[in-house]
Amino acid sequence: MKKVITYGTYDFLHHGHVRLLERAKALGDYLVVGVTADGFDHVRGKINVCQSLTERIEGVRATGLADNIIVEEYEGQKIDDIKRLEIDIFTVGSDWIGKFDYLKEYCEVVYLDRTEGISSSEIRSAKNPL
Ligand code: C2G
Repeated sequence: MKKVITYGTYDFLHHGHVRLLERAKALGDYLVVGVTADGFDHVRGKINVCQSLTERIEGVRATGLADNIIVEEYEGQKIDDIKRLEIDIFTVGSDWIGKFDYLKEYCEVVYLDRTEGISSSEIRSAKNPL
């Protein structure tokens, strides 16, 4: 069984996220999705996330694409998860090209094309126009 893992914040889950998850799932037989904890988003400079961790997890769960949902809480966790869950493929959108090449030591790394024209930032500013 081929196990795939991907990570994200998934704030106001949109079709760009869903397309990413669909293609991630299609890379293997079992998809693990890591949703970033609020504290971890702060650490990595993402300070404008609107939805709670519970709401963001619920969004991912509702897609029906994740076989397992975990929470990403600290820098370096990806390596721990890949080893612990015996992951074959790590995948993420092409906005991250090159950034996760260091994981090639532990599994295959695949960058999937990002969906143009949609982002959580755009949705956030549409909801809060000022
Ligand atoms: N994505 C996409 N197309 C978009 C928007 C996002 O394909 N229009 C992808 C991103 O490339 C990522 C996933 O959807 O693979 C989740 O995106 P975000 O919620 O923005 O999460 P991100 O900040 O990219 O976190 O450890 C966290 C990960 O490194 C990715």
